[in-house]
Amino acid sequence: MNEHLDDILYPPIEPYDTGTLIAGEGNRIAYEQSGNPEGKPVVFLHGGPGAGTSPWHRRFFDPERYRIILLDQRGCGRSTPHASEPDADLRHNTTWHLVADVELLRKNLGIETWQVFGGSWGSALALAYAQAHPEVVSEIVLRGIFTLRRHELEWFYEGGAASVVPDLWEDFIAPIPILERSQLMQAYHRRLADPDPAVHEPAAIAWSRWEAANLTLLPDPELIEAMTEPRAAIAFARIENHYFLHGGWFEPGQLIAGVDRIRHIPAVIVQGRYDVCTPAMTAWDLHRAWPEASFEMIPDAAHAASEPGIAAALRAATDRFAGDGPTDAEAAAEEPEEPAESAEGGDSGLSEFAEPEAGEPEAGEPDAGEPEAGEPEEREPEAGEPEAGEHEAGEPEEREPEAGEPEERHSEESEPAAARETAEPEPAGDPSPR
Ligand code: STX
Repeated sequence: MNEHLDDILYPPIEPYDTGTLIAGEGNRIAYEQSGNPEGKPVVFLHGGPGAGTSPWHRRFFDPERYRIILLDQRGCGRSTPHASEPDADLRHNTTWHLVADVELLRKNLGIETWQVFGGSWGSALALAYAQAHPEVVSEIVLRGIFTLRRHELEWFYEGGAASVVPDLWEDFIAPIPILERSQLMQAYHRRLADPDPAVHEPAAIAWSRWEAANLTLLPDPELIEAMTEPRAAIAFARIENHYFLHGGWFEPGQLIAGVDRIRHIPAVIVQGRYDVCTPAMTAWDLHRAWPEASFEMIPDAAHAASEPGIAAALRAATDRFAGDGPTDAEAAAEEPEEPAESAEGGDSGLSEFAEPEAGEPEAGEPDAGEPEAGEPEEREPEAGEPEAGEHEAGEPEEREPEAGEPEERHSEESEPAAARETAEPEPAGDPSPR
């Protein structure tokens, strides 16, 4: 797959360590380390949410200079319980649980500071994590910027993108009866949550195909095939749909408003101009709010990290942060234009759905007493629930995050350095159905 990447990225490598992080609520988070154990640590945050990591994700980093850490976020990849299981329970799978998991992994690996690298959903998680824990983030590399604002979600899941790709859109809405099409995320939710594979599987495949078909400027049949494999597609669609119905448990505009917490951290933003999945508007809003970060608009790319222009820009960014090329100050001096004044707080004003900017984010408030073991204590997911009406797509009633919130606190001592496969399985979290 992706032979063209051989000329752009580092050669394939194997991990020198794989492990399982025992996170809260029965979640076992698969992770791996590759590259140089003495190198500069970097954590790769994958997309979706729910897409999991792949071996080629290691190849964005010089294996001689980086200690490369990949993890599969809750419910996907090799992490368990897997969201494709018929009775999957996603209540303990929220942004703030993932932020806590990432932080727990850092501590268990004995890493003081690390680079955070994330594309698409991974860019949202990277921003959320860095804003919650700015002191442990050395650099940030972001691609295909996605912040889960309502207009971003409505663009891709409620009809905006149909103007650009009407043929693909027809396939996306085909499984949903006409009367339910005014709220597609909700309509999909009902099907994806159904324990009957005859109901959830075709919905998951249609959902995942829609996304896969929109990731690249030119069609990538292998990518579509991989993303519509049933087990992967079910986890991906369920997890994405769950996160999007909840607006990622962010206050409106939270991730862009929160840039002040991280603007001192060296960062690179890479965006494909023809990204239909996460249109360039969001990357531009982030760039306006964070002019200190390098910004690169790739003229001949859409969304995927595997696209040549995007892959090359990402590799250049990690090389630079590993010591190649100009320092940040030099690079900044080279950059000719400051973004024009406007759109304060990061809204391009391009969208009729433009939301009011959030004030100080409450959910995910980084200073709010960091839960030691990385548990989302001060970050009860429900605290970040959009106010009624903010998220018109509404919430799946039967999946209240507060029912069964991280009670089974897991403290660090019960997670010895990356409790490996040998550790006793955790008791399952709240077993009640979704
Ligand atoms: N989802 C955007 C996202 O994070 C709305 C994403 N989409 N596809 C991907 O990620 C992969 C390329 C990682 C599958």
